[in-house]
Amino acid sequence: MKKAFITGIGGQDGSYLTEHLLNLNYEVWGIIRRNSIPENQESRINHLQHNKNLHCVYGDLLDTNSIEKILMECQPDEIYNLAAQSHVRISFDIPQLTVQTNALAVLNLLDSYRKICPNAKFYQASSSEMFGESVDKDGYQRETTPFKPVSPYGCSKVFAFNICKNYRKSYNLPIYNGILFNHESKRRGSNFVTNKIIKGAILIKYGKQKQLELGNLDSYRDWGHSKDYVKAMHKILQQDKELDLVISTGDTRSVRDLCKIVFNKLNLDYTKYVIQNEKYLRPQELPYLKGDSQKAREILNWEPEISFEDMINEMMEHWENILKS
Ligand code: NAP
Ligand code: F7E
Repeated sequence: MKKAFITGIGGQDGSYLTEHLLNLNYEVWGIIRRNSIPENQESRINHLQHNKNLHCVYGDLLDTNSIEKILMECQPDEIYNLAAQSHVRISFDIPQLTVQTNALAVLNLLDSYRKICPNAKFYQASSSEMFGESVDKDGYQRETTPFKPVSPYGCSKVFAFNICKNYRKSYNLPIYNGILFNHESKRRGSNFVTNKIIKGAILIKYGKQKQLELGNLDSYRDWGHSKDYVKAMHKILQQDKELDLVISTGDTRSVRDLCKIVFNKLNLDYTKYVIQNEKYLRPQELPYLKGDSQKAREILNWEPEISFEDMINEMMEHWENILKS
């Protein structure tokens, strides 16, 4: 039985990855941060707690002792570093914590891993936000596109990406980067734009909210489904040779398109309800993302299975059910 250690196990991706690995008969270990409301701390994986192959312990990426203790106890075959301060706009409000968590803590984790279980394969959750304002001439971002990050979050992820490559080469460690474009689901935090628009539109439809306040409607994103993307993470770690791969759908839509699609499904005209609030604008915006995942599709034999349409329907159904119950 293979053992996996996941940081960020209680997040959107951590929860789907845990389900996927348990289904593949892995023993899964993860760290959970203490929350003053205990129900909140494991809410996305509560339904898995009965599984005898799941072990959640208190820990924090910023607390090296807790990390080393669990690595020694678990002795994993695979490490997935998914923990992060993952909200880009909020990274402008708390840049220091963002860098400590997403960059420095990754360096510390790599050092602990190198000391304790260097034979384990290590996956780093890298991000399309690293590309920033960089786009190839054909309108795509790919593995060779230079990084020009435009947020503290993007900068922190570039450091983590580079230090992973540095440790891979310097110490001959099996370290892999997945450069994932935006991916969503009903488990996505409701302050990310997809879930915010869907939740807001449904509250408006049912008369519980009058308007929806958003920031920039004219940025473009390549949105896939988290369930598909965690499968890619696992496939990446099954490769013999360490590598860094872009995972994306190759389709891009604007935030405005998304508003139109969601409100139309509810027979509403988004222009009557969506207003701009400066509070949701970013000091610097990443205007356009469209990923070329050709390399991953060839090497991993991976491709997204859940369509954009099905993903939006699933998320809408989720909020409708919450509202009805
Ligand atoms: P998420 O839902 O925000 O989950 C992040 C997880 O990290 C949460 O469980 C959080 O714990 C945990 N965490 C934060 N700080 C921590 C710390 N100091 N110690 C331990 N755990 C900590 O993010 P996600 O969407 O699942 O994304 C997973 C990873 O992929 C992140 O690294 C993100 O930056 C990266 N990524 C995401 C996307 C995307 O579109 N989703 C795209 C590219 C890359 P709490 O629940 O206690 O806050
Ligand atoms: O914003 C615009 C906003 O916060 C998408 C993270 O998972 O993907 C995610 O980062 C777009 C941006 O995601 C609002 O300005 C407009 O252009 O949903 P988001 P993100 O910033 O792309 C990358 C790949 C990651 O790695 C990150 O971890 O939507 N937008 N109005 C808004 N965004 C938010 N959140 N809220 C608004 O009101």
